[in-house]
Amino acid sequence: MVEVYVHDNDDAIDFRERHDSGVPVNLAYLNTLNVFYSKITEETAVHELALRRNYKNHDTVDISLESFDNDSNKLESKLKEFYEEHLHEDEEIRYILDGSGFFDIRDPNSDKWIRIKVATYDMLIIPAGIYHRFTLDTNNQIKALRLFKDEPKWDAIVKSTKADNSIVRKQYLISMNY
Ligand code: KMT
Ligand code: NI
Repeated sequence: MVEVYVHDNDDAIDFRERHDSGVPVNLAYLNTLNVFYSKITEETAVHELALRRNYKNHDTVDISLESFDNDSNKLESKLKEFYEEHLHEDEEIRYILDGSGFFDIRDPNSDKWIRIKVATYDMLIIPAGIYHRFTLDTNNQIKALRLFKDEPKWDAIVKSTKADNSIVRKQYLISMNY
C-alpha cells in the first residue's frame, strides 16, 4: 500500500530520509485536494488514461547518479530544483517505472507537507496550481514517465507572491472550494 503521511519538517535530517511525523493521511483526503493516486501495473493503461484526459505529450525522466555521468554535483543541483516548492500551469501525471522517491504536496488547508512515497507502478495525478516538490529517497534512483496535457511545460513556477497570485493558483484554490 502506498504510504502517505504528514512530513515531520525536520530539516536537520537529510531530505532523502523518510521524514514521517507519524500522522497518516488517507487517499480520500488527497482526492479532496484533486490529487489522485493509483497503482497501475500496465504502462499502456496509463497512456489510455492520459488520452481520456486529453494529454498529448510525455517523456521519461531518469534520475540517478549514473544518469548524471556519476557527477554528484550535477545530480544534487537537479534534485535541488525538484525539491524547491513549485507549481505547474497544467495538470500532470507521474508514473513510476523503476526506483522510488517522495512527492511532497503542500496541503492548502493546513500548510503542512503531505509526503507520498512512490515506487514502481505508482501513478499520481497532480493538479495544475498545487504547490509540491520531489526528491529521491536513500535508494537514490528513479525512472518515471511524465505526461503533459499540451506542449511540454516543464517549467516549474517557484513559490513566490507572483505564483500565489497567478491565475492557475487561484483556479486551483477555487476548484477545491477553498
Ligand atoms: C515534478 O513535477 O516535480 C517532477 O516532475 C519531479 C520529477 S518526476 C519523478
Ligand atoms: Ni513539479
